[in-house]
Amino acid sequence: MLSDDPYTDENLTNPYPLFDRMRAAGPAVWLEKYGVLAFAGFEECKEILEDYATFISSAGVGPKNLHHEPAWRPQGILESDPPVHGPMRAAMAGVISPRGVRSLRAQFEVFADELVEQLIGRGKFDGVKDLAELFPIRVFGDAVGIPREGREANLLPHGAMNFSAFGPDDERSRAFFDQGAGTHEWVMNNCARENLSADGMGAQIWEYADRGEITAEQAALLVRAMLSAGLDTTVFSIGNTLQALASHPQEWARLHANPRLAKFAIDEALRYESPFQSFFRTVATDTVFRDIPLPAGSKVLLFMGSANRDASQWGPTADQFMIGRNAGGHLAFGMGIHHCVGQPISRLEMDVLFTALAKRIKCLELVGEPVPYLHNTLRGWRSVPLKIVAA
Ligand code: OVM
Repeated sequence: MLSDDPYTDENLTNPYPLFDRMRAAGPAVWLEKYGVLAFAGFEECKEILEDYATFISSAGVGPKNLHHEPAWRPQGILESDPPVHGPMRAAMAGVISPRGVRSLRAQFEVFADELVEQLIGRGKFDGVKDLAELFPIRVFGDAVGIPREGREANLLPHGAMNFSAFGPDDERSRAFFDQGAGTHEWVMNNCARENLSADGMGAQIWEYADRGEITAEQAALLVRAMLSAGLDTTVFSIGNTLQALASHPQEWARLHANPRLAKFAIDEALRYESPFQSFFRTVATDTVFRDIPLPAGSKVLLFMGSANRDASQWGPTADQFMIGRNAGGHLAFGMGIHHCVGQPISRLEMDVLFTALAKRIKCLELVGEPVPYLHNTLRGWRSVPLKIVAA
């Protein structure tokens, strides 16, 4: 039993000491303040995520039980179980397959090269505003096929609001809901077939509805999933990777010497500072897990951000950022049937960007204190002041 609150400013700023205590306490801890059982170990989180029949998603992946309380918006792919989940997942995986996104690489590269040259010209810039936000807003928005106008004003606050529903309903979460007012309408409007460009991933989702593989309502919800889950997460991932690399100059030097390491640096950054820290599952039927009786209908809280620092999985260097390690198998994209279906495009964006940076930039340095972005579910930076020197 712990009286600690993982959602205070202090614990969100640096969650790792509390995560260490949670993992040391046993396979699970009861968080008194929230009346919920939390899992912080790698093996526990992984097993729970893989067992989608016992630990279901259709009752929501936040603290509210959506079988008993209304959701703030219609439930989509994330908040579904088999057999409803299958056809939606197939459509999404079909559109965002590694093959499906391969043709996007060339246009991503053009914009990445342009952006990197422009930033080299400036020398100093904000890694979040000028890079981590700018790049995905342009290339991902174009790939889905939504208008350029209004993207940053709507998609970023919408994502922050959406992800707030996966944590406690507190002042912080309510502030993100206030800031997100109106953005949901903008997003849903752009999920409609007539507002999507003819050649984008959104339009490709609608083709699954034409073929009768999903309903029209599901098609709109899948485009919504692209827009609500696909942007903030990649923005935070890029920001976290920049911050980690800038504060580990030797790791940057290794990446610059061998830009093919970009993929490994990205996975290590996802492990080291996981952009998506935690969410919930709901126990479907009375069960016993690690000798703990779990009653049907109860919620369990999984801290993937802690699992990704678990020394029993990652060894004594779990808390160090080392791009040479094999970080594969981390839980930053989840695990099991709900594991991030957008991974191929998010990885493509990051690979293109960090390859371009690694090739052109000899020195990446922090020139001020990064400002953390405090959010109940997401982990990232509001600002990362950087200086770059071209090779
Ligand atoms: C949605 C949605 C789908 C998947 C994930 C997500 C992580 C949201 O239906 O909007 O947030």
